[in-house]
Amino acid sequence: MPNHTFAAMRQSIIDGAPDTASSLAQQSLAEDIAPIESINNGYVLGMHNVGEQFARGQMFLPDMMASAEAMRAAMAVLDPELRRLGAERPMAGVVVLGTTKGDIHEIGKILVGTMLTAHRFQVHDLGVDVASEKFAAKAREVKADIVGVSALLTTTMRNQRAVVEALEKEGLRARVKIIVGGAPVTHRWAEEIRADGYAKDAMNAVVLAQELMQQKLLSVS
Ligand code: B1M
Repeated sequence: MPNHTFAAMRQSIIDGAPDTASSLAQQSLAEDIAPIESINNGYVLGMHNVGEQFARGQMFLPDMMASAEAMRAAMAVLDPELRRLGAERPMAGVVVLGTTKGDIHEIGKILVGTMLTAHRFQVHDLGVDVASEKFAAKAREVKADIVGVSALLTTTMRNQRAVVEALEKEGLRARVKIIVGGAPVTHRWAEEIRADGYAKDAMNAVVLAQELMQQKLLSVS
């Protein structure tokens, strides 16, 4: 796809223009462009720009919400195609996913879920503002291999620790791996809270989940 189309995708997010974001996504599918290319080279770059402008005080909350709406419009078009690519093959593992309590950022988490699904994981997405006990209860219910916890705020990162503790308390920690991510999260933080790994973006979350599944299989064989 020509670079100017990726640039238009990026701009549609900055402008908070859902219709443009959606029609560019449809156009990209018609042209056989891999959805992940459009996400990484177009839309996500727009979101980064929005975040930078917000941090500099050049954009305000309503603008950021409009950008999030545009991102959702693009994802609504691309997500089914990503899922279709994943659904055609056998399952790689069961993942429970959510954004921590107190945090309503969902776009990165949705992207992680979509990419995991596209790579044959069965994903149970609990949504946003999820209490730690709910992660643990769902992990037990669906016999999860992995619990993935997203946090976008420095104030809600600490709730990732609460999820680790909830799984420990429920006696699930030995058989459930925990991965954490989100803009303020680091490897060091993951180690500090005794998670099994940190991924900086959706593709790395897939690689990490695949590695952890290998470890799980080796530990039972
Ligand atoms: Co908010 N917000 N926001 N926001 N927002 C940030 C996070 C912020 C960095 C903006 C800024 O100041 N530059 C800042 C946080 C500062 C901090 O804590 N250090 C911030 C703030 C302050 C706030 C409010 C407090 C604003 C206010 O009310 N005054 C408020 C908090 C609300 C709450 O949660 N309680 C708020 C609200 C919102 C909106 C509702 C308007 C909207 C979210 C809408 C929605 O999700 N439906 C929003 C948005 C859009 C953003 C920014 C601009 C973009 C986030 C995003 O979607 N990025 C963001 C700035 C930024 O991050 N640059 C910002 C695109 C997405 C693809 O990336 O989410 O990072 P990201 O996900 C990546 C990776 O992080 C990783 O993979 C993803 C894909 O590659 N990843 C994982 C994420 N989860 C993972 C899990 C994994 C592995 C990897 O494993 C489980």
